[in-house]
Amino acid sequence: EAKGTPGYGVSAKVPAVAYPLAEVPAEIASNINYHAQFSPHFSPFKFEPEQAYYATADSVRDRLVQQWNETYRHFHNVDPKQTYYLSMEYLQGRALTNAIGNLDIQNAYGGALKKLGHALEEIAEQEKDAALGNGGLGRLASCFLDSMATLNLPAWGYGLRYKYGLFKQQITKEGQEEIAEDWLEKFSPWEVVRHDVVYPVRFFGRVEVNPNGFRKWVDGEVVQALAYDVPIPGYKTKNTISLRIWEAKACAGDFNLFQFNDGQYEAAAQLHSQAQQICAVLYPGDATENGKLLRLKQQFFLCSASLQDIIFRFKERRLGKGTWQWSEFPSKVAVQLNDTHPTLSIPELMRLLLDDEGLGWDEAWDVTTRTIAYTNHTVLPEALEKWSQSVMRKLLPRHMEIIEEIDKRFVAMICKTRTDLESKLMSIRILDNNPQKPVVRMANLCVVSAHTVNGVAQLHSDILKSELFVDYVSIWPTKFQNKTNGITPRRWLRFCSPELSSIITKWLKSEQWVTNLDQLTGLRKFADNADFQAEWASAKMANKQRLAEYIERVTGESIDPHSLFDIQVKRIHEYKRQLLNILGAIYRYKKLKEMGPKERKNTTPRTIMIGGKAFATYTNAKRIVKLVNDVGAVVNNDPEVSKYLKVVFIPNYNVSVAEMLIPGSELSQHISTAGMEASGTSNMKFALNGCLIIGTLDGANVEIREEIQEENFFLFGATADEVPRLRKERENGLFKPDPRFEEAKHFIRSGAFGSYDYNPLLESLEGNTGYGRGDYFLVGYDFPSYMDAQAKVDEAYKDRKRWLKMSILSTAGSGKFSSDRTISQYAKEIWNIAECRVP
Ligand code: B1H
Repeated sequence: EAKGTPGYGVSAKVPAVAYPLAEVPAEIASNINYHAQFSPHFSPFKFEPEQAYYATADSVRDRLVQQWNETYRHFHNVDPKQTYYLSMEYLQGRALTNAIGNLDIQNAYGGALKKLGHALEEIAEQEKDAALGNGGLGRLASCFLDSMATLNLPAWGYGLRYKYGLFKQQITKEGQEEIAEDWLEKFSPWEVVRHDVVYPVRFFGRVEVNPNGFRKWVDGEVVQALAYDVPIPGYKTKNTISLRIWEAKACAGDFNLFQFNDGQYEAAAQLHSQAQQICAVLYPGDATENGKLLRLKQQFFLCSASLQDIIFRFKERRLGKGTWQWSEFPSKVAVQLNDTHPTLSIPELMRLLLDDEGLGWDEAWDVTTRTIAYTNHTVLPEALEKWSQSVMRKLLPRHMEIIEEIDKRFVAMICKTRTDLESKLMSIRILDNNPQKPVVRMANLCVVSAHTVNGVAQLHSDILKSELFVDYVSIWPTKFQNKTNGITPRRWLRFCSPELSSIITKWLKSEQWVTNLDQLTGLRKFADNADFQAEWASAKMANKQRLAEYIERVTGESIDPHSLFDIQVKRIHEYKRQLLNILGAIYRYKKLKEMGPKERKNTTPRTIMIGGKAFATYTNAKRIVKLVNDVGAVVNNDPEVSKYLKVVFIPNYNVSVAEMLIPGSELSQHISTAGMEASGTSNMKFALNGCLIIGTLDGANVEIREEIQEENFFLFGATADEVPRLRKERENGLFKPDPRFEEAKHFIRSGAFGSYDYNPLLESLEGNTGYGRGDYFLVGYDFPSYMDAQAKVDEAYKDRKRWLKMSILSTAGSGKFSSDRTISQYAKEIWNIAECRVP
């Protein structure tokens, strides 16, 4: 069995030495050279952009490490209450520009690289994105880390160190193809392995009951969790916090030398390869039983390693202060569950307290429930996790017992105190004991166990309270909160659009907006100012040109920077309705074809860009990707129309691509069926960059529209409270589709975009019943109001002054959507933690 030797090892014997850091470009250049020579990663005597990137990153890392160690030491000495953010996903993107920007050393490093014959921007492009996440949920976690560090909060992230993060998307004649992407292939300078931080994590086995009634989980397999730390610097502060990502390893003793020497190589290494599977890929397919088991293993691996580490640190910081009281654990530790993926933290903390620390049930339950809080990110039924009871019992027998006990006590409490809810018990208890398919409902376990449950935008939080969790609200009326999402203004404006940033700073006469985003309201008074508008327009144009060059490079398509840049980038999902967008584009194309040249000249030229990845097994999403590409191939090669309309699919959408696209966008589409997008965060990034939004009253759109004023937002579509009635009406055959909608679908069926069979996709918009059929997402219902809103966009774009004013007001009204605001609210209203600034 693996023995953990955990510890960060804060020892009085380690003196705090501050190594002098290079300050001026010449010294920095020599430091970069030093790294090129002594930590080369490549053959010597080469200093191409790739080698220069690694040497620069190593040099920047030295500075980070110094601040990082100081931060840890300071937290250790002050011993504040600390938050631990547990997430299966982080979408960090690139780190170099962000680190240099946050450390405020752009000029010094830019100058140093120039001396070495390189440009900082070009060097930064060498970095591969760290893509340990899928989409919004993972990117939110990364924005949160940036804000926690910037706000000097004692807070850390925990995640997994997947070898293959998000796949690389290639577009072929068949549509999307997924390619494995090994982000660690050539080493990551942004992580540090901690060989002294190792914990054993058990799977399978059985529960042993000893004579005095104590229960203990024994046997099975034990895998080691080894810590890798990623430094997260705050903006213009010394505080540098950690994202700790776990890697799974077998023990050396698990390698069977006897078998190996007997020629049975695979059998000899079996335990090693099993351990490796745990962190091999982010979201392995879960259609098979094996796939499900692997996902559950991953989740438990994150929870168990992180909680052992958290408990270790709690004890470590009390060493020397005598013994500790478990009752004070919740005043030192806050654990935030990023959706239900880390729910097993609840039974794992219970198990550690009951079986390892010897607490009684009531005491352990009190500690656990005062420690853990849960964020819900979706109401989509298929995304609400349910784990088979038999899989859970096999993999985690002791945890299944604990979950059963929590469920039993919850049921008893309801029967005793809330007889009015007894008829609801079947749906609100944790276990669903349906004999066909008994499951554990993870969201229910979270709501019952967490002290606070929050949604991620006001509308979403309201829906949680009035629908998904309505019965729990009557039991625990104060448990439910809203925390509207936010984004970091550093990555999403200051660093990705230096042009616009410097204009903002110039006109506000201060750069404080970078950490106090509400100050952007100061731009409102310049919205009509001709000089300001001219500067604004030229910054946007520079960003559009940069984007056009990028598009040409990756797709071969040349686009006109004077056309309206209209962008929809996000994961491909039917509820996000990329289909509505492309059907609108198809209708626009058909009308342009029917016009004479004169009439065409009066239209607003548009470049519609759509990008995003489809989950590998999500057939309809992949058909949508194919359709966008097919439409582009026809429209862009149509000599009559392509001056007025282009449709471009942007391949392999990721964080660094977003940093290029968003600053160059003028209109962005956030057009989900109302009530289905919990929040959305790219809507905030686009608005912050002066991009106008066409959207539904869904997720955070509602609040963005409030902040930037309704006349600056192109609204359309059914509202969330109308949706159920509209679906009913369809089922009853009462829906009459708009002729424009029928025309667009008919045009696809006529073969205008090739011979691929789009019938199955189009049929999902037709008929009248069932999920995913009968137009569950109401594309047909919203189509006419969408087209009307698009006509208003075309009109508004023709009036340059008006458009620029709207653009400026979008940025000016985006202050609320800083993740600094979101994280301050979590800190005050959920975690109860305070600033702990490194002096
Ligand atoms: C969000 C997810 C999600 N909500 C399951 N839920 C996953 C659920 O592969 N899985 O198992 C992956 C992701 N992601 C997103 O969270 C919401 O859709 C957005 O509206 C929201 O902005 C974002 C952050 O809160």
